[in-house]
Amino acid sequence: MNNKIFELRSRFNFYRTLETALKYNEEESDYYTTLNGDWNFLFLDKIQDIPTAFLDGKYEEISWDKIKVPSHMEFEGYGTPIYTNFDYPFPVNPPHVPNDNPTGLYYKKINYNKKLEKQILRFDGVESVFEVWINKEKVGNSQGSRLMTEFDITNNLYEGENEIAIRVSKWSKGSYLEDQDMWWLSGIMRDVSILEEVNITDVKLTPYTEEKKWYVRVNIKKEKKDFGKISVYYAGEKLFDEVLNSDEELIEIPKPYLWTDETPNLYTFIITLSDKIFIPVRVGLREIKIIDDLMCLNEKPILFNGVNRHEFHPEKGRNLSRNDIKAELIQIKKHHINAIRTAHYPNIPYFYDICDELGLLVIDECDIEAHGFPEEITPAKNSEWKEEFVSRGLRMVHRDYNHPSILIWSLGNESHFGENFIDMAQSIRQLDSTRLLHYEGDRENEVTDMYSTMYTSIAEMEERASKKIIKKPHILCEYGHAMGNGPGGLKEYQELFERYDSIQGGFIWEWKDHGIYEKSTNNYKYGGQFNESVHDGDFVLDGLVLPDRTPSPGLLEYTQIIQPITFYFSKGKLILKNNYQFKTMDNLVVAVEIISKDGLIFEKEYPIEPIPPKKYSDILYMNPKIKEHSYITIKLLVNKTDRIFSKGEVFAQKQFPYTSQTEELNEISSEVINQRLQINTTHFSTTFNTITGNMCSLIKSNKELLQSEMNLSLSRQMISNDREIQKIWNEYFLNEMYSYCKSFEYVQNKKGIVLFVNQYIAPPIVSWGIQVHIIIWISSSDIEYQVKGWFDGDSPRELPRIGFELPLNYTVKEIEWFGKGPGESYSDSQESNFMGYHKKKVEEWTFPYLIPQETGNRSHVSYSKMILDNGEEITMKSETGMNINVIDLVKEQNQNYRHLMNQKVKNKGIRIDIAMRGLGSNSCGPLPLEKNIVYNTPFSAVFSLI
Ligand code: IPT
Repeated sequence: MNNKIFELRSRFNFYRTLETALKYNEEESDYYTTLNGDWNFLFLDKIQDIPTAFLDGKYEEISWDKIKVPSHMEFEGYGTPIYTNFDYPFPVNPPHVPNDNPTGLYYKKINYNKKLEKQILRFDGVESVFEVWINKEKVGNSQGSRLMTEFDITNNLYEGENEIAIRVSKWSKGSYLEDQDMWWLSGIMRDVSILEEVNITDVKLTPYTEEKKWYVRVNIKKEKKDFGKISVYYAGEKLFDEVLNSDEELIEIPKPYLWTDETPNLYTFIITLSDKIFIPVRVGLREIKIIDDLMCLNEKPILFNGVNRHEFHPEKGRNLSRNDIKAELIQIKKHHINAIRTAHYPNIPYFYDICDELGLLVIDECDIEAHGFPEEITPAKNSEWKEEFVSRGLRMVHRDYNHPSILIWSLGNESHFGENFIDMAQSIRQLDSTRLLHYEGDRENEVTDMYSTMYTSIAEMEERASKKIIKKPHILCEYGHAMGNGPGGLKEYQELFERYDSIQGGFIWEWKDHGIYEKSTNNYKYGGQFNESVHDGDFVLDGLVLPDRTPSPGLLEYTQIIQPITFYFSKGKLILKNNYQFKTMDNLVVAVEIISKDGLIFEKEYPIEPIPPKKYSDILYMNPKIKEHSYITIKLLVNKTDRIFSKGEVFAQKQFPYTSQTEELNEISSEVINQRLQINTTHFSTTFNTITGNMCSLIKSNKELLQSEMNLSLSRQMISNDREIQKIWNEYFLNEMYSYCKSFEYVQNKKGIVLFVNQYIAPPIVSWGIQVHIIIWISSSDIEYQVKGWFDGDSPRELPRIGFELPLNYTVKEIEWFGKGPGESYSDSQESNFMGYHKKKVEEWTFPYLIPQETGNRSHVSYSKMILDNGEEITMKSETGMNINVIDLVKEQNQNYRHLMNQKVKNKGIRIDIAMRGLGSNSCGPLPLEKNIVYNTPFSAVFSLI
């Protein structure tokens, strides 16, 4: 067989002028001839029906139909689509396929004038197998539906008139590896072209960085030793030229502009071989690397807010135009999605150009899925398939390696695991070691750089992450199944990603519903509606957008959750945080609306200063005095049209219940002394220890109220019913927690200061702890705590309590509160206490159990005033309700635990608790009911102090 498949190489183009090369649009190149358009066509139900006239090259004897290329035959009226998720729609008898193999014969005459020394015939994708003849001579055949095939046709092509004939069949050996969850379709569904070339066979440009400098390694594969020169352009300007002396050159880029999804800065490198031969390659300076077990882009950990995307158009199938691709990717960017897994095959080449331009992080997935095989006989374990696995991997990597947007190569989808994947991974690594490898089926991470799972529950992921069961970073290559009305629960997933650095995000399944449009009924068809005998019904409709790209509520939900801005709000004060890692937010205006049941009651726009990456805005005050129950909606509107957004569009938004600041705010001041941040207001002064993150001083009327730091703690004095669980708690050293502050940032202006504190609170010896994020709003009116925390490592499953202790210099004399009372109340013992305004002397606060133990808790407290013996007061307010208590902080001799003030007390403390375990009966009976147990699950609270 005369098979002239050209060498594997990257996909690039020659141009005749510098101008067109810089435009980087192959369709404008004089050395590019498209063969897209109308072709003569003959459709056959069975491959054996191919007329001998075709095989003999007597094309004029055939009575041809017409078809347009690129297209799927099934969309042009030839044959029918079949939808299966993972069943093969034909008998599994590899490598054989049915004789009833729908086949299309394509034929075209072209007039051609050669311009350079070599002609290459390029197919970007044909489903699923094809052979080509030029001027009646067989040029070759190929398969691998979504991979590029190039034939060297220099000796086949004549000057002037030429005949090209192509046979395309739907089923092939390759179909066994193309069992993706999608429509089975066929035809020349991507571009076909003839390229004029000289004898350069490959161009590979690899960015890398060393000692803070950026370089591009230029590798050129060429028979003759004249490599020409290379010119580097950025933003339309030429930076410099360099003569290329060999097939490998290192080029340093001074003052580099790096590529990220947020800042998709692209350089254009032009290789000039003569004044009529230019090759452009676009380069993004970026590095993907594992640092401290995390996947990092330019040294910053990545969070994938991604989607799985099939190529699909309701009237064209997988044949997308450049406009379709661009519009879709702009829509994806607009919804804040930063990553795409090309589920489950390499995409149309133009897709990567746009990802490079717009900034999207790509997992490029190989065209391999053998989902319908049982594990024992999966091709992945069968050496007869080895070459096919390896060559599919190499074809993808060769074609795409110049694209900066590709950070990860994926070996395929749902094909079990075996030797063939190991060999494929090895060959890919040899060819390109600058990307990471992904394959979900490699459950033990034998060859992959990340642990990838599908649809894993939050509980299971949390278990692994908190106990650090795996070292490699975890991603969800599929989650959030968007079939019909859904997915739900995305917020909790996002919170999980934020809680654990080792979980680096995920990819929603999937972007678009693949319904096929039927004009006569104005409906979208799904599996089974083409009379397929084997099909999976509406599983093909599981996207975030309808087939025509109408966003579903699921997409709006996802967008809201992943928007790259965090809003912090407290009583008319707003702070924004830019969650981008590389890009300054500088094109936004804040539009605020306050609504009550009567409608809009306040509306105003506020300009904002640019917010650098990972930084906070200033404090914005929006403080109309509104008494009614109302909500504030804060919208960030785009100020100036850019590539993604139009002026006035909502970039991000958030709503909060609105409470206004009732008191006038006086000026505050602050200073840092000895790693302590001291804040002075007209009513009080407070100090925070920047090493522990805790409040370490609270001064009112010149008196220091705090004896030591206010701290988060978990223990309570043992009650009789805790005697069993207490043994476990003792092993965890619950009574001895140390606080370490991971970060301490603050934003301040004349009237307020807001602290952003990240703490790790852990006991000695054992390896577990609590991650705590606290936002503390301080103004002359009060100190508001917004707390979020979660457990890390091998933490105790059940806890006595979670809350704050304030060790005081003064004794609490009297307590007033609104909440359950007058007696003590615990979650499983509170029926005799009623909500109300209560007041008690401290002597009456606890119950004198004969054996000292936890007592005195008051639950559902939204307001409390602790009056101290020096006349000062500490007031706590919380809309959600907290537990409060007054405690003795002196440790009893021989007992490690703090005991309460049910007897004579020396030092006083206050407790403000987020959660308190119930009592149960376990001294001689059952534990508290599950609902009354405090588990090591994430917790949060909002309360204010003064
Ligand atoms: C998973 C497939 O990878 C994906 O292609 C799609 O079929 C999805 O399911 C369901 O819509 S595989 C599944 C066994 C988790």
